[in-house]
Amino acid sequence: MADCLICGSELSPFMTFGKMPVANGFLAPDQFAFEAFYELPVGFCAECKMVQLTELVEPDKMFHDNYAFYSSTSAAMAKHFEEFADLVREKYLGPNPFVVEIGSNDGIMLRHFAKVGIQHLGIEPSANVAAEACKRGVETICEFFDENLARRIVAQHGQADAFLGANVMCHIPTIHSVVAGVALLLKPKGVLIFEDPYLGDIIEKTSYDQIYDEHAFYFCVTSLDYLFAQHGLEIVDVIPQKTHGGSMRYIVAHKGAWPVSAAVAAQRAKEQALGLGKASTYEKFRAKVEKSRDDLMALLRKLKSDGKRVVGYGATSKSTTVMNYCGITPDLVEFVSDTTPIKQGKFTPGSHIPVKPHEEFASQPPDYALLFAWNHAAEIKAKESAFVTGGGRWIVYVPRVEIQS
Ligand code: JHZ
Ligand code: SAH
Ligand code: ZN
Repeated sequence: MADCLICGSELSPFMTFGKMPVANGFLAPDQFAFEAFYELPVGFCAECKMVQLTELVEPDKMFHDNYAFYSSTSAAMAKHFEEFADLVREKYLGPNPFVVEIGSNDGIMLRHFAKVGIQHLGIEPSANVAAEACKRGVETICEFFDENLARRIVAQHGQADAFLGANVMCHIPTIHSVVAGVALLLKPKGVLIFEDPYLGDIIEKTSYDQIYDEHAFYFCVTSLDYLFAQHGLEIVDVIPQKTHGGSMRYIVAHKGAWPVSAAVAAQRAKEQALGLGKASTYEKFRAKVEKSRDDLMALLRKLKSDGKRVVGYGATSKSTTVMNYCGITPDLVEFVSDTTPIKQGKFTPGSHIPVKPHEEFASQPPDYALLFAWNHAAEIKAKESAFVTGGGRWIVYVPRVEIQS
C-alpha cells in the first residue's frame, strides 16, 4: 500500500512494469555494473481519482547536469512551442508583463518571449539544458521549483501574468508545493497554463510507454479539479493537443477570476464516459498492455527468425519502459538511431542497445524501423520517405502493433 500524493488515501498499484532503470539514464559499458533499478508500479486513487506512480525515484537521480532530453530535437515541437508562446502573448499578458516557465529545458518556448524583450524567467534544474537556454538569451535559474522558490521570485521580480509548464507538472511528486507556489506567484488575473500527456489518450491508445520514472502523475480534468480546489484555483479552460501522442493543455486561474469555458464540463463528461474515475478501467488497461507486449515480442522474434534487420528509431524515455518491460535485447534490435549528441555512442538504459547517429540509419537502412518516437511519426515519416521507397517498413505499437509503410 502507498499513500496518494494528492489526498493521502491509501492506494495499491493496479500493475507494475517490474524493475526499471532510470528512463533517461543512457550509459557507457563501464557503467553497466553500477546501473540502478527501481520497481515501477502504478496506481489509481479511488478517492481523488489521481493515477500515479506508487514508488518514486529521487528527482536528482533523473534531473542533473547530464540530462539526456533536449526539447529542441524535434522541429514540430519547436513550432508547437512558438504557437504556444504566441497564444500567451496575444491573450494572457497585461501591462509590464512577467512570464515564468518551469521545466524550460533548452529555452524552446521562452526564447519567443526573450526575443521581443518580455520579462521572463525559466526554472530548469538540469544544468546542461539550462546552459543551452542561457546561450539563447533566455534568463534561467538552475533549481527545482517549489513554494519556497516562488516566494523568492515574488520578492525579487514581483508576481507573474503567466506561469507556464509543458511536460513538467506531471513530473513533480511534491505537486502540492508547486501549486501552492503558483497561487503565490500569479497576479490576481494571472494564469497557469500547462500541458501534459492526457490520461484519456493513454487509456484509449494503450500508450503504456508514457509510464516511466519521470512521469509521477497521469492527469485528467477530474483528478486535477481536486488538486487545484485545495489551493483556491480552478481550471477555466482545456484545449486538447496532438503532441506526445495526445496531451491536454489546462488553463488555471484564481477561483472566480476568469469565466469558466464550457469545454471544461464537456471534458469531465467525456472522462466519465471513458471510465477514468473507475478502478475497472485500469484492470482492463493492464490486460491490453500485456497483449501489446506479447504482440510486439512475437513480431520481433518472427522477424529475427526470418533473418530481417530491425533498428530502433528515437532513443526515447518511453522506449526504456517498452524495452525493459517487453524484454527487447540487442539480438532483436541492432541499434537505436537518435539525433541527440549526448545519447550517441552510449547504450539504452537496462537493455544496453547501442545508440547511433542518424547517419548510420541512413547509410545502413534496416528492413524494419521500430518507431520508438511514434509521437513524432508525422515529422519523421515525412523526412524518411526514401527509407520506405527503398523497401523499408515501420513497426509501430501504439495504438496497436502494426507494420506500416
Ligand atoms: P520524445 C521526454 O520524453 C522526457 P521522450 C520527458 N519526461 C517528457 O515528458 C517528454 O520528453 C517531453 C529523437 N529524434 O520527444 C530525439 C530523432 O532521433 O519522444 C529524442 O531523443 N529524430 C521530459 O524521450 C527522441 O527521438 C527525429 O526526427 O519520450 C524523441 O523523444 C526526432 C523528431 C526525434 O521524448
Ligand atoms: N518543457 C520542455 C521540457 C520537458 S522535460 C518540453 O516540453 O519539451 C522536463 C523538464 O522539467 C526537464 O528539463 C527537467 O529538468 C525539468 N524539471 C524537473 N523537475 C522540475 C522542477 N521541480 N522544477 C522545474 N523544472 C523541473
Ligand atoms: Zn488520492
